[in-house]
Amino acid sequence: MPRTFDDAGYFICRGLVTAEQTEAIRQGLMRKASEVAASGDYGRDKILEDGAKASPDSVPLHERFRKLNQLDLLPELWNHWYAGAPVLEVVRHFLGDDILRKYASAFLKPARIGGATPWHQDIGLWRDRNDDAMNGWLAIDASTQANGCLQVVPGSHLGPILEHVEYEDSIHAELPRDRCNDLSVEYVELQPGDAVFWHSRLWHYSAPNRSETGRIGVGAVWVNPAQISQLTTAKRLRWAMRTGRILPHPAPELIVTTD
Ligand SMILES: O=C(O)CCC(=O)C(=O)O
Repeated sequence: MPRTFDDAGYFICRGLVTAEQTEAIRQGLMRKASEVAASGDYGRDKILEDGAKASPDSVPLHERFRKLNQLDLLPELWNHWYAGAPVLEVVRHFLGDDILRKYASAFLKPARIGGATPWHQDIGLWRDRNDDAMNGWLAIDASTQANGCLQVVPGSHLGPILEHVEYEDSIHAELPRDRCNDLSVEYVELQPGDAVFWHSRLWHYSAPNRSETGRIGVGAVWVNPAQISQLTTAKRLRWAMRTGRILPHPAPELIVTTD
């Protein structure tokens, strides 16, 4: 019997973004990486920061970061992913004809040194209770078991939101480690341009990259106007679609303030 999003809590769309568009996004991310490298701000990624500072020339630019944020203003990323026509056709099915892009990050897992993302439910990390937000991840590189593709526990979105824990060596809060042994996982292996979408409660993880090939993916969270009242912190959202019309880069912002 075919499995639905309701059953599994995730689904994959193959070839959602074309090879040319995927490559354009990669170039945009490399541009952004040069800007961040020039600013010397490596965020919380101490391993890469130490590596980059110790021998800047020997660490290629795209290997210096675990995560790139504030990607709103990359036109390629906006037009092909956050507000790409085939992408919004998928998101619209769940959120309707008015769609706001809430979150934008690229996840980089450099060859040999890329670290794990711990088991978590996205909603367990958010202060907002956007249970029905749509979460997506676009593969820029092939993402395989060898280079640390996403792993998910199908059906885990049907359970509760668990209290996430910040351990001494956590990169961010995570599901209690004693609950994460012997999980029945599925590996989300993707080719460039494939995307995976999941429910905010779905348990997911990615392993360290011990392989010789890097792995870049771009995450996104979309909400609809009905979900704005669930925001508990001030946010800058951007309109991706209004009444069924796609808003290309530079899309208007919606600034949400909370009292
Ligand atoms: O790219 C990864 O390895 C992790 C991505 C992730 O956990 C997320 O987008 O919530």
